[in-house]
Amino acid sequence: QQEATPAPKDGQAVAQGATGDIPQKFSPPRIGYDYDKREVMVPMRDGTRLYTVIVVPKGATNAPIVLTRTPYNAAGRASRMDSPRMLNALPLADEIFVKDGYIRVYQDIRGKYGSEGDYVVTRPPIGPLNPTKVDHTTDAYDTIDWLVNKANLPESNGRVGMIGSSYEGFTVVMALLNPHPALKVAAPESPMIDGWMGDDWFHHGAFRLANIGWIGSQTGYKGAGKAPPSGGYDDYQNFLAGSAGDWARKSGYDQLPFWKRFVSHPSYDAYWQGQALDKLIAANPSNVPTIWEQGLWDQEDMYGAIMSWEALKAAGKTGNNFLVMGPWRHSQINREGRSLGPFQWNGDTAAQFREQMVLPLFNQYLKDGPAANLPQAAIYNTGDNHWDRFATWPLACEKGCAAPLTPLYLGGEGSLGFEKPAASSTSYVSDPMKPVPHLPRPVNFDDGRWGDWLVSDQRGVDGRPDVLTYTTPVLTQAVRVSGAPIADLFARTTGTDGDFVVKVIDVLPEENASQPSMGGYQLAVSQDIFRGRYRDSFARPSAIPANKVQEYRFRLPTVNHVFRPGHRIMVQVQSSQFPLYDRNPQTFVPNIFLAKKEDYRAATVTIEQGGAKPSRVWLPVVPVDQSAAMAR
Ligand code: PG9
Repeated sequence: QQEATPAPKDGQAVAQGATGDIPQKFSPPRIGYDYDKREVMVPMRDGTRLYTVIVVPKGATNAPIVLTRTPYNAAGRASRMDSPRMLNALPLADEIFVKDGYIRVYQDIRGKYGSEGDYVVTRPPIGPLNPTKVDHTTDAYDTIDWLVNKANLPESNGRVGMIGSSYEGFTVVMALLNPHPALKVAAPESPMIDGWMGDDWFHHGAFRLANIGWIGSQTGYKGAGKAPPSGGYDDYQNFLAGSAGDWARKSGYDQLPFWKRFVSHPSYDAYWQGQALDKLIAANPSNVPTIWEQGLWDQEDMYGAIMSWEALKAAGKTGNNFLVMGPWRHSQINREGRSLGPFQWNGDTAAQFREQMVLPLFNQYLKDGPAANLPQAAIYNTGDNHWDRFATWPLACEKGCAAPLTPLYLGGEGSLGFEKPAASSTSYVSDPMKPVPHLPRPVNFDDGRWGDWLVSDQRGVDGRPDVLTYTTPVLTQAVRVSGAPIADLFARTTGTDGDFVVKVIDVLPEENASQPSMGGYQLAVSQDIFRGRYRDSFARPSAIPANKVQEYRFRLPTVNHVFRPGHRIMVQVQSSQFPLYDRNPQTFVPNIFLAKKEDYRAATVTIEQGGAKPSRVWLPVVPVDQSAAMAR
């Protein structure tokens, strides 16, 4: 228990505390400023001190606190511009809090930027994966304990909310594993929850090369780092030379501890399972009202929020866990949300989220404001372009929902329909030396297309001999899907390993008078990859028996979409998505990070259609009119 740190006077350099001198820099009140900015080294229970920026509105009394714990430079996060106005000094997403008189706090996590201590990427909870006595749960607890101590921050009302996106969302969820009593509300936004299953590092076992630069810049430096050069401009070419491990050796990444962890844990072993936060939070559910947010086209953390919310729902904790999924890319809720790629939404959906959902919930619990009355799930209807507010979610699923999933069958000649077709099959040659690009080449991970690549036009690859395209006739009636589709392929390959990418696509009408270039646009509303070696077990990979039909069944990202009359539904199937994901050598090797050049071999893949082994996508089809399911 920390002794109360005496309240230092403005400008006082040092204050006595239980852990000796705690250097605190109190910038004297600046003339004409409407806020005070204080930089404090807050002591943790192990004596490590974390750099913390506290922005206090001038004259504040009894003000609530909003806290973000970040690996991305607290000082930078708290200074959008050098302005005497708090509204301008803090990021856009904080405007709602500034206007409502909140105290805003940003803190560098242990080992990054201004904070002391050692840095461990997404430090696991104390336990088998973390033998120390500290983690983000204890650091959040100790930070909140210090902040609500009137001796340290006399202007506060003793109540704290936490908010943050991505890694900053991860630190919110970690705080919820054992929340400080003063933590009254939380907003994890596209949090990093399970790095192997569907967040930043792998998707169903396929490794995401797109994030490799982050490993260099984030773990190679305490402060602002830079990703070492990865070769020429075209990352498609850079990574074609060999395995991800070959590239790491060539670039020196193989010396980085976090990289070594990937190489030693390529499968979903205890290392990854032990820090799967959706399972940990469901096993230790808190009573802190929490709004779980992610984008429907979140290119970085598509998994965490929805899976955590579903896990808490399964644990009976829906009363104070709210889900919001908007038409956003990663972290777009902190920016402007009127559009994504060429698609325009019904207003600034990100501002609507902040003003109509986050702020009311925070005011309710941090200021005894009116009930926010949030629905259990607010999910943007990306086909009809408006918010849907559901009393329950999802509307269709494998079991336990109002409706079951409906099979959409792949058929001969590229047909697609809800009736099971006659037996047939279609083959393609998947050549790891000519992988399917995830974006038209040249692909540079920093070419500005990363943010909205998930809404890019899939005609870029449609027509390639190694991309199978299945399409329904033009729809005469709307088809609504509200839930998580499941890809269910029956396939054989001449190889002994292989990846499968499945995309569910809305094909816009060929003619579009007002936006001619959108005619025939192929918008993927849900897509993901699956590494075939894990078809029987994510923890224990196994070789695929060559030329024997195997089933590959995997969940696709959640949708709330209406395929409108005049549109078509399309499914694309392919065996690479590069350089976003590393290539599968298509011959079984113990560890793909260490695959050798000669392991990379072309394979003929055959998709079974209709008959006894009908490949299909199970869609959450529900009646278009869902007014009964809407929250009142
Ligand atoms: N989750 C995001 C990320 C982490 C690691 C690599 C790349 C992206 C983020 O925290 O921004």
